Amino acid sequence: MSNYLITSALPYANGYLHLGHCAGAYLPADIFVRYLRMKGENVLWVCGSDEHGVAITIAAEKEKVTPKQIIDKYHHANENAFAKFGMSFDIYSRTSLDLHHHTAREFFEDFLQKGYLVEREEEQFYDEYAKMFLPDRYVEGTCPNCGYEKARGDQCDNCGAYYNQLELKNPISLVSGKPPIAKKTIHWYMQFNHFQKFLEDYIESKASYWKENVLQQSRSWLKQGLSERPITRDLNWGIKLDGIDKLAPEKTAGKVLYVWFEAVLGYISATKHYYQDKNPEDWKKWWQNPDTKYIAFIGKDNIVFHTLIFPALLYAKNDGYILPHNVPANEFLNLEGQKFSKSRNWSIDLKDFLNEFPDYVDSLRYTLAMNLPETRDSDFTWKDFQNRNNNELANILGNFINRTLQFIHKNFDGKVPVLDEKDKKLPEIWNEIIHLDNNDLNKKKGFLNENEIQLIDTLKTCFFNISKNYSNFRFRDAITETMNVARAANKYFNDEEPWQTFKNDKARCAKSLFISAQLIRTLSIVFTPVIPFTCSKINKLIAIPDYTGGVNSYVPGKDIWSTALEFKLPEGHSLQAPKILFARIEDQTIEEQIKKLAGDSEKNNNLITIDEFSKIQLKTAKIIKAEKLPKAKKLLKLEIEIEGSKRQIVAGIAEHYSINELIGKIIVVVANLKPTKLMGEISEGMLLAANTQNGKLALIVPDRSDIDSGADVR
Ligand code: B3M
Ligand code: ZN
Repeated sequence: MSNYLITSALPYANGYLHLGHCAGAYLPADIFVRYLRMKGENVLWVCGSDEHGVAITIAAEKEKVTPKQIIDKYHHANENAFAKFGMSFDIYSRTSLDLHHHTAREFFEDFLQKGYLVEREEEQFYDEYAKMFLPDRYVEGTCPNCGYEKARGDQCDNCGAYYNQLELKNPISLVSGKPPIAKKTIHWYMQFNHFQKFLEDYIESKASYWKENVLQQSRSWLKQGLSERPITRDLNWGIKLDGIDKLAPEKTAGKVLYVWFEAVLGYISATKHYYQDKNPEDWKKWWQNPDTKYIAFIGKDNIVFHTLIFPALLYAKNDGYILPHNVPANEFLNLEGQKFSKSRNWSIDLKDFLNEFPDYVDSLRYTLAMNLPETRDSDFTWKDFQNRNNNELANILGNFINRTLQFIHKNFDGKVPVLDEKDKKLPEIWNEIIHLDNNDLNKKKGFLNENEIQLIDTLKTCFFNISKNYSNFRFRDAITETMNVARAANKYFNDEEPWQTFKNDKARCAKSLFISAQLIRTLSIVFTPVIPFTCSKINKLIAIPDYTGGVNSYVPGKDIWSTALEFKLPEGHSLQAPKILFARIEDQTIEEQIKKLAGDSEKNNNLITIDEFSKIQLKTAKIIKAEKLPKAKKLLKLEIEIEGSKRQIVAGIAEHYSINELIGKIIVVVANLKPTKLMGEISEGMLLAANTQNGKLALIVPDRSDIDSGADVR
């Protein structure tokens, strides 16, 4: 029995979880945890809400409530949705707990004492009206690199450049809408450079078994060289530094720990939380025990925080903390071919799915599991969800269980058939064979008929592959092999043709149904990690103890997994009549969902009201002058005239019209566009042009020659 400590990234409690989140760090972890529990390993899985940082304060402002109200709302909503989705966390904690504040401050104080933290005074934007320093996401301005006017505090969405917020041109505070000033502020910088060598060795020690993308990102950071990073922020929401020994109160006022510094420590706090009312010191049995295998499930955007930053903190603390054994980061899940996006309404929230399809939780788990973004981005589509439910879960797995139970109820009084005298040794021999390697197996095969030999070979191969793939974090493959077990069961049933043998060879019929009944148990065990709710129903149908790797029933040391292929149901054991396990999903249901998705996103993004449209002033204008811009080969500077007044616009038509063609033309422009600068030239409007299919532009011009400049266009 090994000790497995499992963590899943702590989701921000700033919004509802969507299916993309589920496929990243939660469902894979639950599948793995249930697999380990079925094997009787010693497992602890901790998670919780990440409740600090700008992600929370921004959500609070948007919803016009306090940060505390935000975290309470979403913590409970997400915890609830996770539970219904079958996430079997041992604890779902939260970083706003005192317990966590205490842990994080303990690390901070320790690093201060050890000299890993250096105090520095630097300038940062300060909003004098709101009386606060501005985190990067609270400032907007012109990109110092490309001139884009809505660049964020630390990064430009247009050209992708990173910079220090003080480099932003014409900065505006998003809090007051006014320009901020630069003001000095103190922060504590963690000297990550101390850990460069240690981390290089750590990462290379994982080279043979970590995922390629995880290694790559970690190495590329190390290659650039780790430098010091500030681990505090000026914010009034988070873990405060007041009262920390040796720090003057005037220095710590208004400071909190940087959310990433403390959030990773949240895993430790969550473990402490779990043991709080048990043996409070027992968290150490996991975190400070060299025999623990620690696996951190995350999405790809969190890699270096888990492979470099967190290990550096654990190492620096020097209390015998273990480091991640593996960090199986997933790529992203898309939705119908596009990125999930809450703002564009291109999303399916977990809670909404659960409300609309309460009976299809396992079908969702299965569909997502078959599409896990393990090695590249993957896609969830409603059509695939329908196919997986109807054609795989219902037609293969459900069908086998259904036909077996039905046959037994019709012909064997609802009981596991009694074997003929000559077959009495079957269970004993079978249970021996399935644990033998192939050579020894061949010697024993004489007792089995051809279909049984084929069955046992397939079962052994599948079972071996399932376990191997789980251990290598290849869950899609593991689950594909799991469905192959159900395929093999159906094939066996078909090949045995019990509806024939019932008429002419009762002993054989009894044997094949005896075996089929055992296979239901096999299926329930191997499917448990991915569809635990259904397996719980199956266990009831075949009247065996309900053990699905959930928190409540789990007993460390009890290995059910390795008995999966054994024959355990005795002759005469009563079975229940079949019930539908996977109801079919009709085309109409799926079409509605697809329509809804498209409709929702359109409603939000593409449709505007008449009022909104009427704000746009479209007018005809006459081109008076046109001139090339020296540095931009696509742009022309135009002088236009609208109702006698002249203005300048810069337009990207240089490659489509010659200057001569343009002079005197009547075109259509947006006349009330805020002036903006393009390549250093002021542009006071925008002309309208249509895109042709081959990439050409055609100016929109009036269809009559008696239209002059200044006419309203509606
Ligand atoms: N809350 C970021 C995220 O949700 C962050 C993860 C913390 S893991 C300690 O992507
Ligand atoms: Zn830029």
